Amino acid sequence: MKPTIGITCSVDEDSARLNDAYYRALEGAGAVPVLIPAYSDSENILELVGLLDGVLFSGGVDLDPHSYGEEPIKGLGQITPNRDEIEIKLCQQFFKLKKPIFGICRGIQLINVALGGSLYQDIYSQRQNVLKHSQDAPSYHPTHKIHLIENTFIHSVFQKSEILVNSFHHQAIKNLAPVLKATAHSEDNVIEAVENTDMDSFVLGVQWHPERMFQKYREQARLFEAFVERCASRKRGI
Ligand SMILES: [Mn+2]
Repeated sequence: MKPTIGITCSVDEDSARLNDAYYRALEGAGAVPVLIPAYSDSENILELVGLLDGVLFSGGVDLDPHSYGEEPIKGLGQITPNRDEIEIKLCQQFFKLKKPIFGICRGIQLINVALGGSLYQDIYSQRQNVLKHSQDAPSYHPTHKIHLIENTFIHSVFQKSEILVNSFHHQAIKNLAPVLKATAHSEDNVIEAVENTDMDSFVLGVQWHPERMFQKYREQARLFEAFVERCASRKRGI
């Protein structure tokens, strides 16, 4: 039995959207992906959680800074409060039940906020000497280095201390949620990966887009494989 993994979607005025690279990556890693829209009634999340073996929070626009107790600054981009509400609830429920959680780009930020952390609304106006994190290069192309901390999950996946990643973000983690630790940083010390500090749950967030890279750079597929394996184990009750 393959694990069933929900993937959250981007929303606009009249549609829900997901780049197909997300579900292709999970399918390729042995899961059955299903898409999760921004329901009108956030209570529907409680019904959904029991049906899923894992959740992937996809990329997208900025989070409403009110979700971490801040007023909007000028550098804040587009926000989708309905999506935020659904995803925060979903993340908190998954964490409570110790079901596997994976976040990509906006997803790492969402996880951090849902579990009690905060964000830089705009790294270019709130931090000094930042590298270019909004690349003008093909989406699969890695443009900046990150350093992976030893004895972490992400290090065990890549088996090295430095990799190159793509980058499509102007926000980043500011204060870490108490249950998370940073496990990778870029040269300008932006947090590029997080995982949980306790041993009995699985939370992984990456600030880059492995779903855009895995077909050309096979090592990136290992992130999806490792996540799907954890979801499969959870499903089997291990
Ligand atoms: Mn980056």
